[in-house]
Amino acid sequence: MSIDFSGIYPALPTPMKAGGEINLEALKKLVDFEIDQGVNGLYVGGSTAESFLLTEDERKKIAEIVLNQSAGRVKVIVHTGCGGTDAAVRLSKHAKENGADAISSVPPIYFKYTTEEIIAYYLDLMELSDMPLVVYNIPAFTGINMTQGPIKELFKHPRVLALKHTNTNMYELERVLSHNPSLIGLNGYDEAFLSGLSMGAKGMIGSTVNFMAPKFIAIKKAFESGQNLEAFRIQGQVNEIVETMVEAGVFNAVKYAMKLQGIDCGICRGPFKPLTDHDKKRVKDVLQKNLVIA
Ligand code: MN9
Repeated sequence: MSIDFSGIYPALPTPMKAGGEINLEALKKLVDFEIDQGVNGLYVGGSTAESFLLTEDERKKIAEIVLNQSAGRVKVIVHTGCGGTDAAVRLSKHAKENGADAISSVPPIYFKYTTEEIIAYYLDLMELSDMPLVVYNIPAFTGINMTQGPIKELFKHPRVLALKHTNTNMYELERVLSHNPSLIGLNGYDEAFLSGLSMGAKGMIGSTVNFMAPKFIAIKKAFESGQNLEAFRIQGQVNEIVETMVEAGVFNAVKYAMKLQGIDCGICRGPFKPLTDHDKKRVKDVLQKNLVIA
């Protein structure tokens, strides 16, 4: 039976010690914390994990720890995207060997590849690792929009099971899902989760899920039971939090929010700037106001 990839996934941060070394004990604790919050799966090694600031060995180690610690309790999607094919294939094969449920990737970045080259990259990842794929579309970071133009043909490939739609263009999400009925849409911007649901998404992958999964679970539940005003009310709370965090620097703000939840994730690698004391206070206040922390 094929796996149902719908649901709520935190995009896990990478806990780090003061010197920058990965904090493996905190990572294990994070996995348990997320599963206890009721998430449906874990997204490993994505943007929130600072994947493009990690070495290949670090990315492999993180995937191993998460897969081992979660031990089949929830689905695990490992982001294996890299600047080029070879490293991404190595990470994808490694994800397969260690029991991941799917791989995921942004398109190859930095060089301006042709549509043909980008599609070949994805085909290599899927075929050489023998894994299903979640396409990670995040045009604001990559400069490539996977839901526009001929590149959309990729969604017809039988191994492409989901789209992580980190874009606020909901029309494109709805069209791609409508043209590919078996494709699962997973919303990427937490602040637009309800809009994504209303245009066909069946779940989400997000950074702020890490410390407030119950809010996203509640939005989905309210939406699915036709309580749209309730869903909108909770989305409003989420957005007040997201707004503050984005202003402070979202990845460091997520790490700080996890610290307030009892898991010390440290700070992000440079050039990300740590939160100022003023920003920490703002983040803490908005989390308290919206009942995420006591
Ligand atoms: O993985 C995240 N995307 C990025 C998803 O950070 C690029 C989101 O969860 C955002 O952090 C969040 C704030 O904009 O929606």
